[in-house]
Amino acid sequence: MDEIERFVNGVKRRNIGQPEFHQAVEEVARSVLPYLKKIQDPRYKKASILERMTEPDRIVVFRVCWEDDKNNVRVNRGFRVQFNNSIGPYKGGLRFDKSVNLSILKFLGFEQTFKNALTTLPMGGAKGGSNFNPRGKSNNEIMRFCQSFMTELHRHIGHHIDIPAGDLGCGAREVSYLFGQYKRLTNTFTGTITGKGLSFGGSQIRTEATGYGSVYFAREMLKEKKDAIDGKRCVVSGSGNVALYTAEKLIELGGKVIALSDRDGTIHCAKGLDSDQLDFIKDLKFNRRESLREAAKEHEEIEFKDDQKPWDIECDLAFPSATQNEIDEEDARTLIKNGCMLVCEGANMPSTNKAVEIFREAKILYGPGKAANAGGVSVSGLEMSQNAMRLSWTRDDLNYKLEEIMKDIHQQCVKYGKDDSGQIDYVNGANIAGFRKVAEAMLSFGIV
Ligand code: NDP
Ligand code: 2IT
Repeated sequence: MDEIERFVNGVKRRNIGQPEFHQAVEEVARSVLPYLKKIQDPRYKKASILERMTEPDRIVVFRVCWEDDKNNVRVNRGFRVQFNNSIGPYKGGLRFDKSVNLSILKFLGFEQTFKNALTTLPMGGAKGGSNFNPRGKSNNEIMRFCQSFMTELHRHIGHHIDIPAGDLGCGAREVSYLFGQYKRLTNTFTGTITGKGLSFGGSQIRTEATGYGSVYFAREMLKEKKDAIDGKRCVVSGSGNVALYTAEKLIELGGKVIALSDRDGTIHCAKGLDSDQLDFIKDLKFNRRESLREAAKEHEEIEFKDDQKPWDIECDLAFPSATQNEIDEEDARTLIKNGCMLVCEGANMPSTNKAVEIFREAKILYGPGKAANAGGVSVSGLEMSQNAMRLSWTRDDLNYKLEEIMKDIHQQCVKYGKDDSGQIDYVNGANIAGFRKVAEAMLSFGIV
C-alpha cells in the first residue's frame, strides 16, 4: 500500500459514510503528498499538517423548527462546518437542499479552505446549510425557515469570526431574510453575511461574480493555448446564479451558449442563445422560479430534452455549474469523444474523480472548481472590506479587481502545476498553491 492509499484509508476510517468528503480529500492528497515528497521539506510531515487540514476545527449541528403555511410544524437540521481559520475568519456559503448532509458540507468546507487561500484575500474555510428543500415553498415559508435557521446560527458567527453567504438553494432572497434576522437578534449592522442587497451593504458584481469569474478563468486557460472564447460552442449545466451569469459573460465575449439545464432536463439551442432569450430565462428562473421547459414552449429555436444532462451535446467548452458529481466517467468520455477542449468548473466538484482522470489523461484544459469558481467568494471578500471601511466601490472597480484575482489564481496554478514537459496540470496547481498558503500559517502556530 502506498503513502496516498494509507492516508486516504485513514480518512475513510475516521469519516465513515461520507463519500463526498473522501472524494475531495483523495483528490488533494494525490496532488499534495507527491509534492511533499518531491520538495523534501520534512516540516509539513513532522507537524502532520495534511492530517490536521482534513479535520474541521468544529462542526455545529442544530434543530431548525418552523411552521408551514398550513400550520404544520416542520423540523429540519442546520449545520455549520467551521473548517479552518488559519489565514482569516471562517468564510463560505450556506446550502439549502434536500440532499444536504455532513459529508457534502465537509467536502464543501474542505474545498473552500483551499479556494479561499487561492483568492489572495485573508479568508478561512467554512460551509453550512440545511436539508431544507426550498422547492415549492412560499415566500413566507422561506422567510420563517431562514429566521429560525439564523436564530440558532447567529451565536456562532460574526464579522471577525465566521461570515456566511449563499450557495445552492440560497440566493439573494434567502440571504436578505438571514441578514435581517441576524441584525435584529444582535442589534448590530456589520458585514457578517455577504451577498447582501445593494441597499444594505451588498457589493456590486457579487451576484455575477462566480459566473463571470469562471469565464475569466476559462479565458486565461485558453490564452495559454493562444486561443479565445469567441466563436466557441459552450454547454453550461444548471440555470441558477452561477450558470446564468456564466452564460451572460460567454455571450458578451462572443461564445455561443447552446445548452443550459435544470433538474427537469436540458435546453438545446443550436444557434446559441441571444441576450433576449437569456433575459427571458433569468426572469423564468430568478423571479417566476419555473422549469426551463417553459423556455422551449415560448421560443421556437429552443428544444427541451426531458430528464437529460447536457453532456452529449457536441461542444468546444463545457461549464458544469449545477452540482457535485454531475459529470461521471461516461459523460467525460462523451465530452472528449465529441471534441470538447475545455472543462471549467463553476460548480463545486461537479466531476467525479474518474471523470477528472479522463480529462487529465486527454490533456484537455481542465479548471477545477476550487480555482475556477473562486470569483464568487473573492467578491464576497471584497464586500467584507467595503463593509469594514463603510464605503462602496463602483461596478467597474469591482469587475477589474475580479479579473485581476482570477488572473492571479490562474498564475498560481501555472506556477505550481507546470510539469517538466511544460504541461499545466490545474488540479495539482490549485491544490499545491492552496495547501502551501494554509500550511505555512499552520506551521507558524505550532501544535494547535
Ligand atoms: P442555484 O441554486 O442558484 O442554482 C443551481 C442550479 O443547478 C439550478 O438550475 C438547479 O436546478 C440545478 N441543480 C441543482 N441540483 C441539481 C441536481 N441534483 N441535478 C440537476 N440540476 C441540479 O445555485 P448556484 O448557482 O449558486 O450554485 C451552483 C453550483 O455552484 C453549486 O455547486 C455551488 O456550490 C457552486 N458555487 C456557487 C457559488 C455562488 O456564489 N453561488 C460560488 C462558487 C460555487 P433547478 O433550477 O431545477 O433547481
Ligand atoms: O462555494 C462558494 O465559494 C460559495 N458558495 C461562495 C461563498 C462565499 O462566501 O461567497
